[in-house]
Amino acid sequence: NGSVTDRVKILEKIPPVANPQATEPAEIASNIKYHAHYSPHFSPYKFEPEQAFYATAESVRDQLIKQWNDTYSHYHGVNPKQTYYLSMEYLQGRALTNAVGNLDVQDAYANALKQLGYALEEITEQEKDAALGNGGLGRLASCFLDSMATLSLPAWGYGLRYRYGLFKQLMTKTGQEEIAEDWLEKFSPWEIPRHDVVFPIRFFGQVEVNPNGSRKWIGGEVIQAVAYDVPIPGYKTKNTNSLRLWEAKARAEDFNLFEFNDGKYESAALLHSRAQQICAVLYPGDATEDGKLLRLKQQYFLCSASLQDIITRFKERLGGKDKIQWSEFPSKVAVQLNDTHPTLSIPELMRLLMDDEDLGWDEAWDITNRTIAYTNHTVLPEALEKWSQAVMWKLLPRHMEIIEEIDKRFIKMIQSKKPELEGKISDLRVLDSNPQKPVVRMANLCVVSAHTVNGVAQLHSDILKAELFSDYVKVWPTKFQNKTNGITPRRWLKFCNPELSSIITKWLKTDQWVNNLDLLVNLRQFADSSELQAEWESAKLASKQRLANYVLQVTGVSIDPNSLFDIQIKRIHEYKRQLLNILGAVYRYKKLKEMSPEECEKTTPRTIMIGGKAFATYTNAKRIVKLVSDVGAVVNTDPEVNAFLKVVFVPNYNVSVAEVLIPGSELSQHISTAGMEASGTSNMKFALNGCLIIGTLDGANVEIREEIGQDNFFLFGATADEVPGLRKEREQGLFKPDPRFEEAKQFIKSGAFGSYDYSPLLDSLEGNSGFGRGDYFLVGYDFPSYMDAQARVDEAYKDRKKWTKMSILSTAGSGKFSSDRTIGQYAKEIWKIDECRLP
Ligand code: B1H
Repeated sequence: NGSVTDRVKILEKIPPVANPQATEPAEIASNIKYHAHYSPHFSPYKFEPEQAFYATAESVRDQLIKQWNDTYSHYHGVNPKQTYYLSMEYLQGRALTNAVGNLDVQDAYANALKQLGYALEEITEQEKDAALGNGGLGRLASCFLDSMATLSLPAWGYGLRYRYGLFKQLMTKTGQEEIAEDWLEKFSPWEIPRHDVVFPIRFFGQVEVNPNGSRKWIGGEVIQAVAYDVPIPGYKTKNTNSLRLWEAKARAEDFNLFEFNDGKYESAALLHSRAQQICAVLYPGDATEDGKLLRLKQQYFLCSASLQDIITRFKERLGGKDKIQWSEFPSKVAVQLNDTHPTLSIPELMRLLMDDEDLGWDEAWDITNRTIAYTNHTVLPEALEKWSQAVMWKLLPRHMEIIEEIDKRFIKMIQSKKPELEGKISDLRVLDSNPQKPVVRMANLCVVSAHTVNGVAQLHSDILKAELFSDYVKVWPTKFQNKTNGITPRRWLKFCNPELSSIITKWLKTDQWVNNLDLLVNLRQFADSSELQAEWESAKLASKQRLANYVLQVTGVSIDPNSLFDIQIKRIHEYKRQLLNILGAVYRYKKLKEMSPEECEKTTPRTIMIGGKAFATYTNAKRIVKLVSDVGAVVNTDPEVNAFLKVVFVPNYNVSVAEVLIPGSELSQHISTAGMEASGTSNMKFALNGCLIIGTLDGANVEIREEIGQDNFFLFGATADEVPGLRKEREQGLFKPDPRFEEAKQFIKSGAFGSYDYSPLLDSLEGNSGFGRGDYFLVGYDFPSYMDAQARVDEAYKDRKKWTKMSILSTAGSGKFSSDRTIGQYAKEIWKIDECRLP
């Protein structure tokens, strides 16, 4: 940590030499210095950590660009079938550690930076997270990109280049506050603008009917989509794929110079400011009509730009064949819709094929159907997208015509082929023509149009088939599949937990597990070895210490690395039941208060950490955040008990924070009401890092428990098929709450944690809450079995040998949850694509 002049002196000794292929540390140091000097973004004479980060990233980028260009030419020459993953969200997090890790130049870079006076870790810390997503769905997309590259698959991602990604969460006296997070404040070294890849995107306007009956969408306003490419390196392969993010830009001709000179500055640049709005923020609030329209514009912008790009590439790769064989399109292109957010790809592809390429309906429909597949990520009714028909007619009149035709043809098909479903048609059709509020049901449009529909964990896929989509199964029995989610073992073990990784490599005598995660089962045979256990515990302790330092730094709360680290991190949502967790903590606190000091000594000391963001307008979720931080404020400063219990709200949870928390975890909570969490993916990350799970039989928990063994999983709670009956009983007033549950609620009501009005939260747990669905999430029903499971956790933790063995078995049983396995299945069973590996 020398002074600025020291840095400059060190830097002066190293010659700036451009060498994009540098492999030796000295050459790399020179290349870094070259970037600091000749692609400068800062004043000269500065080489502070921030400047060092940007120069280092640009040096790494040199190598990425080489591989990425080679990959592109290779795909272009071979012209294999290629997948395009369309997603409104990507939660990429930081890229530097991942890039040097995947390129396998970590040591060389660490060494080069040392010559420049820095530690690699210090430099990687400088990077801002790219948080172009909300939660699991966005992070899944990012893990998938990593696996697609690692498996050398010709597969790209498409998304939007939001100026402000997910908000930054500040904790204040009143709870969560949101502020815009400017990940592009300086610039991102990882994106490459493609000023030559630009497509026009139309909004509004009208449909023109030509004398020959063909139709064309004209008029309205036209905005440009400009491509920004992010290279995605694979692990142990040279294949480097693309994440192409679209940015909206108005044309120069749309700037009204005349008006501007007339002093009408705002109206002169109207289209420019409208264009700016499109990619301004991730998921703007849609409580207002304008907000809804903007969200729909974003979705269409992604779909239209991506499909125009895909079609352009399809034509290019035909290599000048004068007659385009459109029937070959589905054997060259697979499009995967990440939930319904990019559903407009369906009518857009139809429109492009019919109106621009002159195909007839039947041919266009066959191509669209064989190209598009849809992943469902939720059964929660409020998350199933429905767009007002009126708004759609206004913004996308040609698409609405096409959607009406799809709807009409679907009804006809049912009437002729499945007359027994006649009575179900109003539920199954795409348009909901309820005169009160006519809408387009996006999930229905996807199921009707796509060749394959998949859920994201076995239980979720079963529920889709048995409930949400059960009648469609009768129409298309083979359309529905399961693809249990996965996570990339690179970011989520090798890079975030180097201590544990080297122990695994040492005991397995190979590092092949990094891209063949099934090899982890071979750890099982050593689970009883006291030598492995000792190494395992010391790795865990090191990660716990790092986590404790982090918590101290961001909250000022000091936590004891010898206590049980118990973590719940995910978006704050009532169905995820952070409230169950905190009620449990409140009960624990109250019992500790009633104990003698000797009795307290016999308990298992715990540090409960909760982190996550609440959607800005979701008030009950915000109240939960407030309750957690208020409980923490009391418990952590109570000298009678704070050696045995701490409660910490970890602020601004994001990918980088997860990379510190997960390795240091010993118990993690995945406690959603059964049937409500489609999969969950952090459960997989925790299990992989040797953290035990307390959880319900929900989402992927079911499969995790099967894989790691039921003895290594703290199970509690109602099952998915019991839930509807329990809700009914509850409505009928048949539910008798456990006294412990009543005691915990009462304690909060008594004002033990301050005078904030928690009544809307606590009332939601009663028979007749404001929503008229008292304790819909069954917190009260599951509370006693949850507390019993927590008691089993406390007991198990006292036997450290046994606990460590369970921890080893967790990691050993996590092989199935690699996103390499998931993506391998998508490639084979949905996309029908093969690897296209660079020589
Ligand atoms: C998931 C969403 C989601 N499911 C609407 N649905 C959104 C819905 O901005 N919106 O409007 C954004 C996201 N996200 C999650 O997907 C599931 O809840 C998790 O259980 C699952 O693990 C994850 C990935 O499949």
